[in-house]
Amino acid sequence: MNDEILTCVETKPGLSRRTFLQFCAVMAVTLGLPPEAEGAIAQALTTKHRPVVIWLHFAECTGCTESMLCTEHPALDKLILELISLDYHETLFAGAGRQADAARRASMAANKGKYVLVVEGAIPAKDNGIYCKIGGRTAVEILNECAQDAAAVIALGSCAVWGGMPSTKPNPTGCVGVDEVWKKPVVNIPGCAPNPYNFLSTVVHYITYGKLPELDNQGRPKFAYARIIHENCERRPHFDAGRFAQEFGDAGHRAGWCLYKLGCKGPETHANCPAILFGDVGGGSWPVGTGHPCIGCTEKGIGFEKPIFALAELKGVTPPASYPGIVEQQGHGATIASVAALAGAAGAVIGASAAMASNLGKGSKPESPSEGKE
Ligand code: FSX
Ligand code: SF4
Ligand code: F3S
Repeated sequence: MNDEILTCVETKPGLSRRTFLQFCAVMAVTLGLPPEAEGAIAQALTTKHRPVVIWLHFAECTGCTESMLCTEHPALDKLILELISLDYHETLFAGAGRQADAARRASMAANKGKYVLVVEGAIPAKDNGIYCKIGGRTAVEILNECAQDAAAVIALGSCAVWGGMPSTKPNPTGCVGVDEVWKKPVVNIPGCAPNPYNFLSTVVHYITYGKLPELDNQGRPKFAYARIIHENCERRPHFDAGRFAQEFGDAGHRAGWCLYKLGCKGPETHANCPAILFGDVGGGSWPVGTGHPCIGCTEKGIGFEKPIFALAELKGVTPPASYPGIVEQQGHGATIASVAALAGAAGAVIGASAAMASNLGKGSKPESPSEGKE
């Protein structure tokens, strides 16, 4: 990083140099960019204009905002003041009613075509949207009005992306995702709650490179949603070795074994939860890390739809034939399939998993293991 950038960082009010550089590093890592990107991010954040953000709330629990409030690198007050210009946010605004509405309109007019619209919550679209009104106008009307002149529309959280929890059957208000109402490109950042770093990284990418990160065919940033949970899960070595918790609280569960048989949807859910974690409190701070099966909260058709107890579909991480038989007697020596897997083309990956498994096993043996017992 050159002297000019460091000088900018030094003179940037509100954030310590250490905190700021730490944040840039976290952003670069989350985006999957090489280390040099940290400098480009620092330069952009210290020299470019802060993007104006208009943030709407519809049918939801406000957990997405809560999740943002828990960010530590930097804390949200610094984020608001230093990285973005948050011109409208109903939960955090001091103003209310007509005063807040006037501020939103004024900001949208002054930043026509340049502001970023963030939408949190599903859109109740049934019966012309009459089930969700703010200031006498439906969510559908407000969304269309605000999206019209936005430079980018970001649907934050599974509610905004595909309807999420409010859209569960029988869905009496007809909740849908933003892109079913606003039929133009939308950046989708699912999760209930979504990981705040996936949102921040998307904004930082936009500031640094002047464009949004690469998206998949569902509008999700690839840096965050290209992989399934199961690929990066710390319990994966136990899956590969056929060691499963059979019920909550049993010896295998307490020993940190795989939660597949408790209904973990990690094998069919796209997200980077095990890689970037939640809450800035260190290792293990994600659902599976705390012992709860992934419910597939990021994935349409899985989260809030598939029962917790239902087994996940195993999507091709390694050829299905290479998995140990998970409904057979296990844990008494390697199965033919697992030996084949160890010797197979995926040897490097599986080998690494096996090495991790042997480490995980140390000091965490269950009192009375019942490996694979039905
Ligand atoms: Fe939904 Fe966000 Fe879940 Fe809650 O607002 S994604 S219910 S965490 O809050 O929209
Ligand atoms: Fe982890 Fe769940 Fe996969 Fe088991 S099934 S390895 S707990 S993601
Ligand atoms: Fe959601 Fe599963 Fe991650 S429940 S938070 S996608 S581990």
